[in-house]
Amino acid sequence: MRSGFIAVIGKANAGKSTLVNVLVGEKVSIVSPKPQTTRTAIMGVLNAENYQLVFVDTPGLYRAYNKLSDVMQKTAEQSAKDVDFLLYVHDGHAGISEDDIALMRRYCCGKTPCAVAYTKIDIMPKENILADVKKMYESGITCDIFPVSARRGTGVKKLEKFLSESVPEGDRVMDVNVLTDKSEKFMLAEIMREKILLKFNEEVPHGVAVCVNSFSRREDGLYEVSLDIICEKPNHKSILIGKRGEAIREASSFARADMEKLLGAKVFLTTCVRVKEDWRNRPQLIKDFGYSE
Ligand SMILES: Nc1nc2c(ncn2[C@@H]2O[C@H](COP(=O)(O)OP(=O)(O)O)[C@@H](O)[C@H]2O)c(=O)[nH]1
Ligand SMILES: [Mg+2]
Repeated sequence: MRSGFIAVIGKANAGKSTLVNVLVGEKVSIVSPKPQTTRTAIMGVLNAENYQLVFVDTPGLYRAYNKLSDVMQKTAEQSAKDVDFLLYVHDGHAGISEDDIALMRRYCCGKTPCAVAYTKIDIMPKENILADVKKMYESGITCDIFPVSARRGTGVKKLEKFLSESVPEGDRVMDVNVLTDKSEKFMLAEIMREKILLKFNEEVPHGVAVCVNSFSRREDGLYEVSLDIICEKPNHKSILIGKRGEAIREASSFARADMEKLLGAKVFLTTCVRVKEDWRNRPQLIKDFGYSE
């Protein structure tokens, strides 16, 4: 039996959460085309007969520009410590810059063993993969590099096998029934935030936090979920609500469908949009919304 913690790190939008979800086989982490979708470390557990891989999905590595992104940055850095293995995710489709090489060197040439998942190969020419891998090796990246497509599942089994052989020998570190360290409440809030990230543009979704006010199951089996959608500015509130409430209604209806999948029962969802000016720079609110380190 082998078992261990694997931190999944890399730049914002590289495809870390998508890869964790496909490895774990369940959606533990929300995904969107926008950077900074993942705000905190999220655990996802893969249980097999002879091994257990505990992935820690993290916020992307980038420069902080407010207190929330500062906390996110520290969370990512902290998660990369005290793990058995580092999986550095690189978006192959975005090319490889000097900056990417420098980041990979920093994480892949340290004490913790590491591999690179070179992802999104489904949307790029094959010849670029070989050229990039060569470039990485020539730049001193000595760890194994796995070209994968998390979207199509290509190369993922091979990566999983390698990881299962790379974690230490020993019993499972997590109970076999545990899928994630996050509560259902957290997942419900994240589902709503994902739909907002998918529907709204520019600063609006980045300034949104979601809080679950109440979450209970009625006798007839239906779940009642009540959420607060917190935004930073009064004009963001108008955008989120939209004409006659159409915008928020649409996002909520997509969220409700996913919540029903998660809970396996009908959901009655109510949402309320509120403004908390500049909350991303207010440490107490950042903590209240569950994003502290
Ligand atoms: N074509 C393609 N897109 C991907 C793949 N993996 C992730 N994406 C997309 O890349 C974007 C960012 O993904 P996400 O997992 O949220 O990245 P993260 O910020 O690193 O966690 C989303 O739009 C994903 O659908 C992949 O293997 N192929
Ligand atoms: Mg993510």
